[in-house]
Amino acid sequence: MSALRSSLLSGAALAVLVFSTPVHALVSCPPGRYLIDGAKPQTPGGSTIAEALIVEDAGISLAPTCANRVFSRTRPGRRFERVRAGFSACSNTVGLVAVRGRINADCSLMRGVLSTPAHHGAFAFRAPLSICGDGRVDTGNGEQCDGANDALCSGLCLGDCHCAMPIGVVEADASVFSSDPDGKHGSSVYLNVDADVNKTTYFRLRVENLGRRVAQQAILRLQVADIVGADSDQGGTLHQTSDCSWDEKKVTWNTRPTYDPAAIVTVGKVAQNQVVDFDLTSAIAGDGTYCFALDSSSTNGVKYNAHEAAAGQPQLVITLAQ
Ligand SMILES: [Ca+2]
Ligand SMILES: [Ca+2]
Repeated sequence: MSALRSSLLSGAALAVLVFSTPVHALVSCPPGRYLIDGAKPQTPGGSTIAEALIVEDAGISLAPTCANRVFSRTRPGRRFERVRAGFSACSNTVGLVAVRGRINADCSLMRGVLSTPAHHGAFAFRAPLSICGDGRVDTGNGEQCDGANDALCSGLCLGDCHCAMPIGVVEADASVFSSDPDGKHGSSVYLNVDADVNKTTYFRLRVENLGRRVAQQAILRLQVADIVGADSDQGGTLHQTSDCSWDEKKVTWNTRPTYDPAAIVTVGKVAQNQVVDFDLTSAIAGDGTYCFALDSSSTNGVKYNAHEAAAGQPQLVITLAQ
């Protein structure tokens, strides 16, 4: 009996031992891009075969040249997730490209070998997971910059690896009247443009945060004042002036800057309270301050809201290409 009891107790102890052993979850990583560190696998001709290994739900692909999988599989394991894939007819290689690798337990790093039998090549690689904050700009991951790696928008990289959006500012607007040659009208809530009694309006605009990006469109948006007589058969013609030294509160007809007679854009009939866009994209070369004059050949003058108005102030709207 004692031997039997002893045997039963040993079995129970074993059972407890078996069931108390921790169960390790298998390593199975979510989709992600793994960027190859250092020298990239290349053909004998010097073409880069792969810069990144992309783990997707459907398998593995190689960027930039290999998307046509022959086979691809991942196998979860206790310490690693194993990766195998083969590709044919990549755009710059001959024959099969094969990948064997494994991703570590926290899914942060893939190591492996990429081989191209037709080129007699085998390349050991190390490829960390691409993340925002790793200091590498991975445009394939939608990044525009990463910390100090910010060539596209120097000093403007946000924490989400996107460049800050450009800003358009209307710094100053002021009308000058030929009928009041020493009058200062820069504090008025209206901007006047007319050819009868000659009235011209000046704008000083500032563009920030473009960096090396190019504005797809830059619009000076004005709103016709909501008062009787503000409408006109002509919204005006915009011209550029290189003179930005004028003071909004002091500029007069007698001290007005000269401007380029060439028209940037002319707008036709405008109605009371209408929002009117002047496209000045061609004049915006990057960050900086730009000045413009708005005049008209119509004797039926137009009045716009100035930035001193309670609503409908001038805006500079900058749009980037998507
Ligand atoms: Ca990054
Ligand atoms: Ca003003």
